Parts: sequence; C-alpha cells; structure tokens
Amino acid sequence: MKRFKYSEVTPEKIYNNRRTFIKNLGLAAGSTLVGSNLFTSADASTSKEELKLTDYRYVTTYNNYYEFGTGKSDPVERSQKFKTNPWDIVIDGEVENPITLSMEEITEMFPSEERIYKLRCVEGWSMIIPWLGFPLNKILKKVSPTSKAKFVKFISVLDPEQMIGQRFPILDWPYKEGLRIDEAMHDLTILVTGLYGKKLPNQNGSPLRLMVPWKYGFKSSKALVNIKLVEKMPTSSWMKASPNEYGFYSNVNPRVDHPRWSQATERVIGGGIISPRIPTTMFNGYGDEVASLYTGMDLKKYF
Ligand SMILES: Nc1nc2c(c(=O)[nH]1)N[C@H]1C(S)=C(S)[C@@H](COP(=O)(O)O)O[C@H]1N2
Ligand SMILES: [Mo]
Repeated sequence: MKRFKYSEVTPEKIYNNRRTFIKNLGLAAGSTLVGSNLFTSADASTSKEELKLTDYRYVTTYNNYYEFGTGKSDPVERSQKFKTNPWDIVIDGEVENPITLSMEEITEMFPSEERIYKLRCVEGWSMIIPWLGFPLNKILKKVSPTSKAKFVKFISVLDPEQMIGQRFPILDWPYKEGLRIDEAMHDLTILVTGLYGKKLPNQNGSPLRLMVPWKYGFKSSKALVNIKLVEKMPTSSWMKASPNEYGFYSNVNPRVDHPRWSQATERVIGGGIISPRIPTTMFNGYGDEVASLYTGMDLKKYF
C-alpha cells in the first residue's frame, strides 16, 4: 500500500470507475489510492467526469468569497495581499475550556490529512477537490462542550480595510454559518488548511476554513476567526439575507429545489468545453454516512 501523491497521480490520471470512490477517499482520509482495490472493479454506470479531480487552475480561480466581491474571479484577483499571518482562532461559548489558538498551534496540534471531497455549490456547479485538513471534532473535543452546546456557530473574519466586499451591505458581515452539534462532530466535517498538497490559497479561505461535504458550499465558511458552541440555532448570513431561499440545514438535496432554480443536476467545473451536467445526488453522495443524522426529519421543511 502506497500513499497517494500528486506527483504520481495527476488529475488526468485519476479517473476512476467505482461509485464509492469519493466516499471511500473521504473516509479513508489521505490513504491508499495507488495500489488499492479502488481501481480494480469497473462500474460503467458512473461517468468519469463525476470522478475526475477538478484542475488546480479552476479550484483557485473560480471562487465564491463575497468579502472580495461577487464575481467568480474577484477572490483570486483581490485576495493575494490579504494578511493571514499572524492569525488566531477563538473556540469558546458553551465549553469547559475556552481557548485561543494561533494557526501555528493548530497546525502543530492537529496534523492535516488528505480528503477528496466534492464541493456542490447551491448555484448548481460542483468541483472535486483534494483538501488538506482535520476533523473539526478534534478541536471541539479539546474544549469540552457543555451539555448546553447544541449548535456550533462559525464566524469569519471582519476586516473591511482588507476586504473590499465588506464595505458594501451584500451580506450581514462578518460571514456567519452554523451546524448542529452532531453535524459538527461528524467525522466527515473538516477544518481545511490546504488543498492539492499545498497551503490553502487566500481565495479558498486561508488560513482556515470549514468543509462539510454533504451540504451546499456556502456552509463552508472561509477565514474563520471564531468557533462558538451555542445553545440556540444560529442564524447564518445567508438565512438572514434570504430566509426562504437558504435554510439552516442546507443539505444537498436534488428533490428540494431552490425557489429560483432546480437542484436536480449540477455542472461539473472544468469537465470540458461543453461543461457536462450530472445528476445531483442526495447528501452530495455522502448519504451512507450522514442520512442517519436526519432520521424522521422532513427535509423539505428543514431545508
Ligand atoms: N467567508 C466566506 N466563506 C464562504 C463564502 C463567502 O462568500 N465568504 N462563499 C461560500 C460558497 S457560496 C462556496 S460555493 C464556497 C466556495 O469555496 P471555494 O471557493 O474554495 O471553492 O465557499 C463558501 N464559503
Ligand atoms: Mo456556493
């Protein structure tokens, strides 16, 4: 068994043919790709586009990061001088041991591993990205949540001096998101420190961002400065901006359309000149791992 290295397996070479590919990688976390049985049995029903890593070029130039503007190329064009060092993250609220950690301390305490996850934007496109990160639950366990900690609130940085988008009332700044505590503790939920084996580019949320693969991309807040354990369900910036369009849960669900467009399919970014559309899958393909979190819930009501 050999570790997966980008020098050995270029995006073009890692086409695969098993539906479980992404999920297995997500769970096996930076583990064996080359030489593993993932490549051996074929399943023609899955399109190769669905399973090809999105080129680094697209991952780092086609972004949503409204702090730097609403255009897709605004983040890469306007975030290069953004200062991410020094950077502290406060983990507090309903916890026994609130803590402030520098990024150096975080990198040292929580080694990053590779997770290949699909990011499905609510706008109807997706990318498959090799993230570097670690489970959020590792940091949460460190601070010992109290019995009142029912939700986790994620707060991104507020810095209108450096972030031109924050000078306009596009969203309720700073960018805020939330998860239920069991969603936050789930092993698939990670804090991201890099991608493609490199330090996280500014436009992707450096130095630390969330990634929740079964939810729409906007749940994955960038440039986090505060992770707060709370008793009440937090109101995210998107819920506040448009409550009938963006709910708290925001689980990827092809059967619940956005009020203004269908969620049944998604455009694969970088998949060719004619961007192919593929069917969107329940929980973005991670249903085997996460469906049990929502047993008995009406997912049309709790969208
Ligand atoms: N702070 C902050 N985080 C954010 C956003 C944002 O505008 N601000 N956009 C979200 C949206 S809509 C998506 S799809 C993803 C995009 O992540 P990526 O640019 O790394 O692909 O980031 C999410 N995190
Ligand atoms: Mo998005």
